[in-house]
Amino acid sequence: EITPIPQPRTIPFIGNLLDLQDEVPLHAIERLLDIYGPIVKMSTPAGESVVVGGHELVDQLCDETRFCKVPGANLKSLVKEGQPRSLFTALAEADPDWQQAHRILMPAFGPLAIEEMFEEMMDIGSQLILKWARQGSEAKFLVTEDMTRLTLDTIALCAMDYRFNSFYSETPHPFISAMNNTLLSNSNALQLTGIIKKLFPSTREQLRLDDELLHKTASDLVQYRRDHPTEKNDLLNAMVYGKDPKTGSTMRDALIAANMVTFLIAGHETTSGLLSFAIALLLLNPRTYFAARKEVDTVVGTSRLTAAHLKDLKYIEQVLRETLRLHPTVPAFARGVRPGRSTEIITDRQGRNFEVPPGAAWRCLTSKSHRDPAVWGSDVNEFVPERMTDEKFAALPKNAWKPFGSGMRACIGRGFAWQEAQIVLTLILQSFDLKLDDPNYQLNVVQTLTIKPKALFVRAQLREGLT
Ligand code: MNH
Repeated sequence: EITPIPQPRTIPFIGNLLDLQDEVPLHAIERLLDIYGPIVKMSTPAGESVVVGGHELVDQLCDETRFCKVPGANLKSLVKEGQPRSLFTALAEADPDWQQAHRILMPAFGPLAIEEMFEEMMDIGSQLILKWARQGSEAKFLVTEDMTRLTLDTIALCAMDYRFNSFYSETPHPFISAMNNTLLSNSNALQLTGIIKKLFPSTREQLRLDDELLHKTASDLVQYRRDHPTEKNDLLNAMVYGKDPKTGSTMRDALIAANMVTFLIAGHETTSGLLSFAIALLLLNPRTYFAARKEVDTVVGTSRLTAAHLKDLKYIEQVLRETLRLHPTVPAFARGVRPGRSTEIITDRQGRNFEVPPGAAWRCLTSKSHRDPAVWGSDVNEFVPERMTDEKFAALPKNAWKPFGSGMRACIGRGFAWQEAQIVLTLILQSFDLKLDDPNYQLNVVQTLTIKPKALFVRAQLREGLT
């Protein structure tokens, strides 16, 4: 027996559009899941969509034999007309461009290659530490802004030996403004304010220009590398010279450029959010802050952080895992029936069966499934890094922790982001006594393509013995 998917009452022409209005669009969807259960259907002028928030349903949709990633409409603004699709925006695993890029880039994102990026990550990390140290303990820093400087500069340096030098500029690099505009317009696609704004030709023209700038910057960088070869083992060299182990072919320039844009976007917003949330959660939970700092003092002390330290920084790792549980910075991923298969059925805890028709793209909302009390217990909303020891982490139910997506199309940059976050969090704890600027700070989020903490200001006092 099949149960129809619960749906709030619709209004002619606009469907459930009013149910989806919120300064944080994600919150509107979470609210619907609170009311309607582990699955809810919505219709808007853009079409119907289904969102899943219960772990048991997410778990079934992660079954790679029956389902796969189906890029949702939200990826559309990242695709440029007439340009190849990147790893992230590729429609299917069967796409030869995806396969070629995947096979060439997997080793370039592998553990050995990432460890080789350690010094460059330290280079940019030290720029953040220097900035905070030099401005003194009276200065207050908007954490998300400095973390975005950091992650953007890191991915650009590690991926293509390019220095944005964001710490030496008050205003964002034009590339970053263009990127933010593109991302914002896309996340507002179902918000009335966003829809109305998009009706203005000036908005559309600006978006076109931004898009041009993103792709021109990327293709210029590819051309520059062709004209100025280096020995450096970065992602750009991997793409320019790497041969697909299966076919022996190399990537064409347009595909390299498309992937470069993707790395710059996917590679920085997400990690910036992770670091910002980690800092917010540590400061809001002083017990965890002191536990993390104590570990850093024990493992690293006042010596220079090395790659070898990272594996001993267990609590730091737990902090990062727990941060992405509570605030997965990419709060959803879309799944659908694998090509060639017919309608699939998934079943919720109450035994209700739901039909997944071929062609559907159902969104798994990790911001909800990561807080499923059936998996995490009654303290789901608390920040408890202790629940993320290696042992407990390995014993979690399958697909309970999914901040990096699922299956073949899961995040290729996970190891990159992880090492970067470990380094930066450790450097900060090692160097500063950190304080919230507002002792009564409440954690709220802002949403673009990803989520970040809102108005998180801190002050940083150099720790005694450090100058
Ligand atoms: Mn990343 C895919 C989250 C860091 C590059 N990433 C994904 C997906 C999630 C995700 C979720 C799956 C999306 C989907 O199913 O539609 N990524 C993250 C998070 C962080 C992150 C939470 C940091 C924290 N990602 C990075 C970094 C890079 C990167 C860093 C690059 C340097 N991510 C990608 C690429 C894909 C991806 C490329 C697409 C992989 C594929 O489909 O083959």
